[in-house]
Amino acid sequence: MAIRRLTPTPRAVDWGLFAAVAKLLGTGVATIFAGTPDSAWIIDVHALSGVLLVLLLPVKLRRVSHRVSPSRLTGIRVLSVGLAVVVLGALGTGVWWIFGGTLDLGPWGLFHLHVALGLLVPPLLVVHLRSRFHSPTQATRGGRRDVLRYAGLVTAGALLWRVQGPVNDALDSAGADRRYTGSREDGTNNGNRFPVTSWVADNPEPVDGADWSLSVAGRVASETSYATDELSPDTTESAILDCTSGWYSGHEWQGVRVGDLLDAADPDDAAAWVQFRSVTGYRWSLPLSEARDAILATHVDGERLAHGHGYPLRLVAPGRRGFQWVKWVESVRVSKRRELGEWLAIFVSGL
Ligand SMILES: Nc1nc2c(c(=O)[nH]1)N[C@H]1C(S)=C(S)[C@@H](COP(=O)(O)O)O[C@H]1N2
Ligand SMILES: [Mo]
Repeated sequence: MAIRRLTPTPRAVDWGLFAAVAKLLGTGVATIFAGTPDSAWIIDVHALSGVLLVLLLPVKLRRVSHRVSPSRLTGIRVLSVGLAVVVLGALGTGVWWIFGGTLDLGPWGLFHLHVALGLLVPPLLVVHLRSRFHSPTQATRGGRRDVLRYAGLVTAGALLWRVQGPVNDALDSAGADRRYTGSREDGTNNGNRFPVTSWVADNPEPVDGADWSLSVAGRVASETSYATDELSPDTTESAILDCTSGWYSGHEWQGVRVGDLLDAADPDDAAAWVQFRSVTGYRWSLPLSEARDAILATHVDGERLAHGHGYPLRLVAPGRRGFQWVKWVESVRVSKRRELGEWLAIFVSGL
């Protein structure tokens, strides 16, 4: 009975679910760029919206379950059931991840499955809504009470989220040492022994150091080129590589400071961006001032970079997510504007 009184009206449940999914999508996508602790709130909102879904979904499913009997299945209802399954899957994989779950799907794992299921929800939801949508103007009774009930729900959700940490610690599960990004630790301070990851399909032949050189070009007074043995590491920086597929690894990176390379090349007054380009065509740009503080690493924890980690040279961009740490760099290019094509290049290079 108490539960009944605390339950928002069907309309409020539906709108609540919609709001939760919208927030989950927005914050889920935003985590791709969350590389510094001040963006931790994005992941918190993501988790909190997930908890809200955990609370609202059973109410919704109980309400509509009687419509699903084999004799009454229309195409639309089959789609709605599919949506329910995908939402439960996205939610289940997310919760499982938080509590340290793993899954071996060849090159992919639990986190990938979570992202894939999560991205399936919005298109299915759009179709579902188009067939089921009722205007919110009819029958909006109980508005004030709904607001109160919602306040209760959000409080309950926040409490659930708060106890998750202690529960994880008590279970001593792998989910206990998540970073604020949601990533779990792997191979920290252990040289080349951390995961090798390609964003999509980059998988080049090992680079022959004798054949390779680094060029520094674009909007500079003197374009320069460096052979492998001309790039001896003279700086060390400790930084965390945090991949959007759900792991992070902290290391001491040795290499050359990009600022030193730029000083030698002397950028002109219009220079604003620095692009790092891989032998595979994969490339990414950083604003000039940030690029100065980045490192092109030849070593990790004192070991020569292995091929999988970008030998002979990889970008170390502290505070940026892993996909921006370009591997197998052969070109540093200074420009006035950022190249928009790099957004495409990170998806299609290597295909
Ligand atoms: N050229 C190139 N650089 C790349 C990638 C890639 O696919 N191609 N993947 C990026 C991604 S998504 C991550 S998380 C890191 C992973 O670095 P690692 O393989 O050394 O762990 O490299 C980044 N640099
Ligand atoms: Mo990544």
